[in-house]
Amino acid sequence: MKGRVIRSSKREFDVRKEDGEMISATALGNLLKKDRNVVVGDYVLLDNIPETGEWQIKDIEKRTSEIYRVSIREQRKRVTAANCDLLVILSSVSRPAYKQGIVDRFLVRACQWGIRPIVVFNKMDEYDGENGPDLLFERRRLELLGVECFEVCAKEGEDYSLQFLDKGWKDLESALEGRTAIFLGQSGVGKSQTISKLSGGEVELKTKAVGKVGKGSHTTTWSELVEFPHFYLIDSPGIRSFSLDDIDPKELITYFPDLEEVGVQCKFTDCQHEPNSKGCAFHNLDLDDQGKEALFSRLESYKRIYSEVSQIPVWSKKI
Ligand SMILES: Nc1nc2c(ncn2[C@@H]2O[C@H](COP(=O)(O)OP(=O)(O)OP(=O)(O)O)[C@@H](O)[C@H]2O)c(=O)[nH]1
Ligand SMILES: [Mg+2]
Ligand SMILES: [Zn+2]
Repeated sequence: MKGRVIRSSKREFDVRKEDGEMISATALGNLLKKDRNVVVGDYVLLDNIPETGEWQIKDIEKRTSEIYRVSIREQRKRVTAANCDLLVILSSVSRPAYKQGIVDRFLVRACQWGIRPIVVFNKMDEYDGENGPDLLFERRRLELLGVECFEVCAKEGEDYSLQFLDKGWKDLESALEGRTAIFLGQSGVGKSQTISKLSGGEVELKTKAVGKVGKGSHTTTWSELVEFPHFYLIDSPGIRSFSLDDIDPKELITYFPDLEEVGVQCKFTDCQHEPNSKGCAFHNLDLDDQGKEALFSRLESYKRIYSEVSQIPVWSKKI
């Protein structure tokens, strides 16, 4: 009998069996090891123990993707979810403030994990055209990377119409159709609220109290797979996930394929891509002002992350 892991704790797992029944199961000892453990989203093989009637997970099916970080201290991959095929980067256009840099960090993860990303601008009901982010520019910047953007308001009862983009709530619902999507984003951007609204209020996730947004503590503390009739969603705790300090600086550029493509055309392999760098391809591209601004914002994100990840000795990052 097969099933999918919906919730996990150290030794106990809630599993939805193929026949629709939800059961509680334990796992064989060799599936609880540090380097191979059962996580939410896993498809598993189950055994029913005749004497006790208990269910046991006896094997994990090959995963199509993994959400992981590398634990440098323990020299291993720490997987927290499996088999996701969409990464929803949720951001707020009011409080907490929208940050390009954070979106770029999640795009690095999407590339590393091999999962298609989309970006959702939430809290559009509080959008302030003068002080808020330039959404048209941001959409162009992201679409140049092949990333679709959506504009929504997850606040309950709010019937919100599109202001800037041509994709809203209904389009987001269609994008989720048939997928297992993981929601990532800063604490307080509305991940739990969005999932709850998508369920028409049926799924109640703990959301942050109004007024405490952007304080850095997080409300959602553990990942679980939320089942919908046509898709699965994983809520995740915010904040903890942005640090990229487990990434090898030498590999970082491969997670910026847009920059890598241009960088190979620079005259010198150690080009710093500064305005005065000789033969730099970035400064000789034929782009309009917005296109240039978009590309250089990516370069800025890359440089910032590079200087962060290169503080940690490379040798300690290999697993
Ligand atoms: N005005 C407005 N408020 C929203 C919207 N979406 C969410 N909120 C509020 O923003 C706060 C944070 O929402 P949460 O869903 O808890 O945020 P989260 O991303 O799950 O946060 P963590 O679990 O800490 O990572 C709550 O008070 C929500 O009611 C929105 O579209 N508009
Ligand atoms: Mg939450
Ligand atoms: Zn260059």
